Amino acid sequence: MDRQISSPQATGKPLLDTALGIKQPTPPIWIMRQAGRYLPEYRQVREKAGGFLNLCYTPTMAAEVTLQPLRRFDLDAAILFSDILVIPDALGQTVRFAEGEGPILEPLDPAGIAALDPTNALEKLSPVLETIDRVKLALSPNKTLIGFCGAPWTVATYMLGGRGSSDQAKARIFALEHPEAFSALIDMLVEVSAQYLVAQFRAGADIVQIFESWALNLDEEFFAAYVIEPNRRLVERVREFIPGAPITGFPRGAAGMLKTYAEQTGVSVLGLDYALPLGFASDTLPKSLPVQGNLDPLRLVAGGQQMEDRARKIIAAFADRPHIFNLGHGIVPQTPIENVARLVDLVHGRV
Ligand code: 1CP
Repeated sequence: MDRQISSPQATGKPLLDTALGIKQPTPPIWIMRQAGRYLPEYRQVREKAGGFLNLCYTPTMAAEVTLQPLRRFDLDAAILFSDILVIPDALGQTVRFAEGEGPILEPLDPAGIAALDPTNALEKLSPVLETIDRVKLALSPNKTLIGFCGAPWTVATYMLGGRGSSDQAKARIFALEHPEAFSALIDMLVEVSAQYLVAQFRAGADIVQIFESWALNLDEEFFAAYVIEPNRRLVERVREFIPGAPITGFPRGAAGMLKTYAEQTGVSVLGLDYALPLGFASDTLPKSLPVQGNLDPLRLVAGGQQMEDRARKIIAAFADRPHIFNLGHGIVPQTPIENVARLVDLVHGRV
């Protein structure tokens, strides 16, 4: 694993520097899903855009919603506005976003996997790269720009299941019944995602995050084969083109497999979900490994003293290592905006 970067040069971007292993006086902060429906200005642009994918593929609008949260809050990073499901769309699968229902895909069978065509995928994703370009021009030099993709397994759960589910049973059964077709799908996702992340770095992303949102519910063999191995190959492949590329892995729900994930994938930063006990992280993960997380998003909804106490506990638990403050999963639409402002001030040591 080549996570250790020897005496990294400071870049003047506190969040990127933290990811490179240079601890800051107060933790930098961004908020998972920080552009989104809890912001009235997002809802306005979303309405104008018509479809959700149209918003992702219109660089002027996507750049605007990427920057919106930074105008309201003193966040240390912008995250590209797009979605993990632009990859299936670019591979030719039918993807749509139903109002209030989340993504709906035409589920794949083995013949459907064979019919996917990666040839023009990157070209189809070129508007997303143009969004990065535009955001980069508008962003202050001390702010970090985060690119991202979904991890192969997580993206495959939607491609095979057709929509989000609580247990990913359709994709898990498919993987066990059709291991060859499933491996072909994972291989394709590793390669397309790697090329996509490399293109994001070249367009101006400072760091990228791999969202493995469905790393839970898996036995250790399945986890090793379909979470760790594809993530490891994806990290390795990106670094063939971008040596030492800073990459955050977020295997949500990995629990007892988290340390193995960090060791074997070689990610630069490890994202922690909110169910992970702080003691587990400090006792188990190497002190040199930067971590990101892990406030429960619902504590941000409820706000007040309980939120502040928990945020301070998280900061204290990671005082001895590079730490990027974040939620342990995405911000939810009912979050009061004033609670976000309060959290950012607290993390920056201003309250
Ligand atoms: O109508 C709307 O506006 C749709 C809501 C929405 C938004 C704002 C979706 C649909 N996607 C997004 C943007 C998005 N998605 C971003 C960029 C914005 C930002 O972070 O500021 C990112 C990084 C994602 C990543 C994403 N999409 C993940 C991984 C993170 C996570 O939350 O676990 C996943 C699983 C998706 C799929 C997806 N897209 C949209 C929804 C509602 C979902 C989840 C579906 C489910 O519950 O299974």
